[in-house]
Amino acid sequence: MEIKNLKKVAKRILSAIKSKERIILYSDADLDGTVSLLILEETIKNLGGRISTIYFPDRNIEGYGLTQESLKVFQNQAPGLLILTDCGIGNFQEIEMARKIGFEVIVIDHHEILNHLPSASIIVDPKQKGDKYPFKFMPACGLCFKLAEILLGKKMSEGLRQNFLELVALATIADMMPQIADNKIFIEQGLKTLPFSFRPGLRVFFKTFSLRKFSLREIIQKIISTLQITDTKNNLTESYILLTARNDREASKLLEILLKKSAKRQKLTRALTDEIIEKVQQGSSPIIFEGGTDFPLSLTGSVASRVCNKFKKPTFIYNTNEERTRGSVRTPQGIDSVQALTHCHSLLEIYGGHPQASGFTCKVENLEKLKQCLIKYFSSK
Ligand SMILES: [Mn+2]
Repeated sequence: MEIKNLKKVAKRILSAIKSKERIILYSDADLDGTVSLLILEETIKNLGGRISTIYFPDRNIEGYGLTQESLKVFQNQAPGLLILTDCGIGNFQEIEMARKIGFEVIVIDHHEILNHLPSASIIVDPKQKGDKYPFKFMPACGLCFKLAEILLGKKMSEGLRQNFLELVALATIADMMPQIADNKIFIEQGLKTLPFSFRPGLRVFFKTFSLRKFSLREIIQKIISTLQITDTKNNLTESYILLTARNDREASKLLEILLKKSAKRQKLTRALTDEIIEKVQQGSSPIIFEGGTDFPLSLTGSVASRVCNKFKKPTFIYNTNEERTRGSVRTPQGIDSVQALTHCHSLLEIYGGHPQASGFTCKVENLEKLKQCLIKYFSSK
C-alpha cells in the first residue's frame, strides 16, 4: 500500500530538478515543519535542483500556513514550483492566489481534510479520500522522509538516511503523533544514532548536556523543547538555523542563545497559563475562550495545551489585533476540535489542524459570534 500521490510528487520534483525550474520550499514553523523542509531541501540540492527560496511564516506577524504576506515576498519568482509542507490543506484562498501569480503548488500535509481540497496540482495527505495507506498519523516530516527515499533511491547513503531519521524521530515526538506503526520505527531508528549525529546542531546538545550527567531521555526532552521554538529570523526558523550550523563553534553559540530564549519562553508560558487558570477557576461554561490584544501569538498553542490539561474542557486561546483574531485550540481526548470549527466555519477565515490541536483565524467582528457558536455547539454535545 502506498501513500496517495507520493510517487506523483516525486516524479514532478524530479522533472523540475532536471529542467532547472525554480523551486520554493515553504513550511510551518514548528519542528515538524522545519524538519520537513530541511529534508526536502537537502534532498533536492543533493540532486542538483534549483531552490530559489525557503520560507517559514513568522507566527507572530503572519500566523500559520501559506500567507498573503509571503506571496508578496516571492511573487516575482513565478513561474516556479511552490511546495508547501506541514501546512496548506486549509489554504484555499492563498493557494488560488499563488496559482494566479503563476506558481504550480504542491501540498504535503498531514492535517485534517476540511470540506473540500485546495486547488493545488498535487496533494499528499494520508487523510484524503482514496489514500489507502493504512497508517494515518504520520508527521509531515515522515511523509517528506518517504518522499526523499523515492527521490534519492540508491543515492541515499546509510549515513544520510540515519541523519534524516534522527530529525524525524525528534519531530515525531515533538508533534505529539502517536508512537506506533511507522512512527515507532522512525523513533526507534532515529534515536539510536542521535548521540553520535554528524549534524553539529544536534551534536552540540550532547556536548552541552553530557550523557554522564543527564539521561538520554532528559537530553531528548531538552532538544525538543529547544527546537520547538517557532521564532523566525528573516523567515528562517531558529531551529532551522541551528540544525544547519556548519560547525560546532557556530552551533554552540546559537544553542546558548536559544536556551536562554527557551527559558524565558517557558517562564512567560507559565505566567500566562496561571493568569487564565485563576480567571476561569469557577466558570461553568462548556469551553474556555480567552485572549486579547497583548497575548503573544506564538504562545497561544502552548498555553492552550496547559489550560486544557488542567480543566479538561475545549480551550480556545487567541491573540487579536484591530482586524483579525488568531487562535489555537486544544481539546481533551475524544473531542474533535476540527469538527467544532467546521460547525462554525461561516464565521472563520482560515481554520484547521488535528482533532486535539488546531487553529483558526477570524475577523474581529465575528469573535463574539464565534464564541457563542462554539458554546452552543459544545452545550449540545
Ligand atoms: Mn505537523
